[in-house]
Amino acid sequence: MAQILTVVVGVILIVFIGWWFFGKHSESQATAVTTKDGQTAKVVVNGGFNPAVLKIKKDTPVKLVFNRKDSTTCLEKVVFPDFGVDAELPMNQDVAIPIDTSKAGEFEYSCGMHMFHGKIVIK
Ligand SMILES: [Cu+2]
Repeated sequence: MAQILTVVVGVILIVFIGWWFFGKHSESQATAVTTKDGQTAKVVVNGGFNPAVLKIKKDTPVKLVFNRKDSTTCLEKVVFPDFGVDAELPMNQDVAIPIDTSKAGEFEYSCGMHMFHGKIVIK
């Protein structure tokens, strides 16, 4: 009886781990809002970047507005290696970061230690 139980628990664990690693997890996505002088998008920094994926129109100036709600020092910076951006994020303050939209592509960004990641998709 105990053996059967062990096998059942083992199978459940394996299925769960498989789902965890290979299942399709939905990522929060958003599209930048068009304004009269370009585009803008808000990113809330709280246990990571939200939305994690931002869609941006190519060749239209964009400002990404980060607001940090998380007091962990890990998230006090945001780094866009492809754009040479390394910005401090003070608590509860909007920090506008202009991003060059002349090149299409997918660009990753992260916190200062590469622990939390986000992505912008320009097209
Ligand atoms: Cu970090």
